[in-house]
Amino acid sequence: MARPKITVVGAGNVGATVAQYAVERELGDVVLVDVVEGLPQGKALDLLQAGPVHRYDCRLVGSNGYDETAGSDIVVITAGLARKPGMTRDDLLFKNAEIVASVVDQVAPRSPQAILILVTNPLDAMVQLAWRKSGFPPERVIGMAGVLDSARFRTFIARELDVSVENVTAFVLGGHGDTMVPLPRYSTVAGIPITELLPPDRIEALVQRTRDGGAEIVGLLKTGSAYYAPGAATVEMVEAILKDKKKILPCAAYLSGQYGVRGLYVGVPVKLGRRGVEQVIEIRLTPEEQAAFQRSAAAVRELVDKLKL
Ligand code: TXD
Repeated sequence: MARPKITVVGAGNVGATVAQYAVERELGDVVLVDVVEGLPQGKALDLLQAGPVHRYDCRLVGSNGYDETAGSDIVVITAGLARKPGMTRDDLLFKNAEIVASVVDQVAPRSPQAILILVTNPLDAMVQLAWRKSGFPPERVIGMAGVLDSARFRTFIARELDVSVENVTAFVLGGHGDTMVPLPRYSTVAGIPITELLPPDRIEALVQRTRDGGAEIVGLLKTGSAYYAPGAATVEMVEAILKDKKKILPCAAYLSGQYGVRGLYVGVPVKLGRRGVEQVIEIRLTPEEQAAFQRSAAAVRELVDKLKL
């Protein structure tokens, strides 16, 4: 059996980190693509040369074109502009829509069986666009945001309670952005809901920090946005798919009536396996949570409407 082939479009901070974590876990061979001449080639060669030391045996190539991507199992799309301080995710909408559309036009015909994982912001709208442009079935076009948002929430919960991050699980629903909906009731420490462990005001503070998690890092870095945790979150999805793990992860997935939403990509728990999104998991929400989810979906719908999708 041939090794899995993973294409990563956009060899910037997130793309290069995805490539690095993917080969370090020996998930497959990697093709890095970028418009900047020499950048994907240079990073691919550099990562290839780390192989003997880190003991991974993967092929990596970089390219400014798409022929090398043919027959990919997974295509991760990170191409686009990153947020600058003070810039909202939505400011990026039109520029990144143009970039993502051109990328999908190139990759979809060359890898007609691939699963697309979108990373470019504004995430939920970019997934919807990629789904439309590719003509792929919705279960093979997925967005990465919830895994990152929940990793941030887990980090803050673990620090607050001074426990191992390994004991903490957390769920975040909704769009990636200011309207995301962290669910404390379903966030646990060794199985105990955090609502049993922390007073409401502390939970609210952690929720708010999670919601602002991306902006906090943009504010510190000044010249770019987060990439280690986004890279790790993306690779968790790649691994769940390639190893057919049937892992439940929060992802931007196409809803066809679940949670009362139809025809829209929004962040929900899904089962990820070799066929992509194998199931959308519906969990019971309180009326307040359902209302927050609806607000989040409405914010995504607004962007999608702006793009006339
Ligand atoms: O949770 C999430 N989904 C996110 C999203 C978490 C972190 C970052 N998020 C978004 O991913 C971010 O707002 C951006 O829209 C993307 C990529 O972020 P990154 O930090 O990697 O940005 P870089 O370092 O600027 O890299 C982008 C690369 C850069 O090398 C460009 O030359 C390239 O994209 N680029 C292209 N490559 C191929 N084809 C085209 N057309 C193209 N245009 C730009």
